[in-house]
Amino acid sequence: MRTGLLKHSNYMEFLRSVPSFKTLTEVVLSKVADVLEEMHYSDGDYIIRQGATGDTFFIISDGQVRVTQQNTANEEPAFLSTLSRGDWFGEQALKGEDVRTANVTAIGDVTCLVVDRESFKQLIGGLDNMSNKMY
Ligand code: 6J7
Ligand code: CA
Repeated sequence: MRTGLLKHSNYMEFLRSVPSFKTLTEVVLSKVADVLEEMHYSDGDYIIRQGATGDTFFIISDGQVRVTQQNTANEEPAFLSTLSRGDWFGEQALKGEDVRTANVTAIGDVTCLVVDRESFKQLIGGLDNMSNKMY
């Protein structure tokens, strides 16, 4: 689906405000705005499930998410962090192994801008803080 002009300019304004995207050019940000899909989640929804395969990268445009990780079977997933507007996640499964390494769930209503693997690779994945991100 072609992104409408108004939506495109709103996405651009938001993408420019994402600290990690500071070094991306307007041309690249415009391409990201073209390909992203806006996704909506409700409280408790799993956005990512640890152990599932994944092909998508997420930028939070509204709301908060909780990141948890199950280290050993039988145990409750351990809390890792909370992320909010302007934060991103899901890059781990897009480099090498495509298995999700943690759970990400919605805290209240959440809107994410979602980028597919190929676009991520071409437009975003080269950023130092993406390719080198270690937890
Ligand atoms: Br945010 C975040 N913090 C962590 C962390 O401490 N460990 C791991 N493994 N992942 C973390 N994450 C994000 C990261 O972007 O959670 C995502 C789960 O899917 C992960 O990428 P993913 O493995 O594709
Ligand atoms: Ca895959």
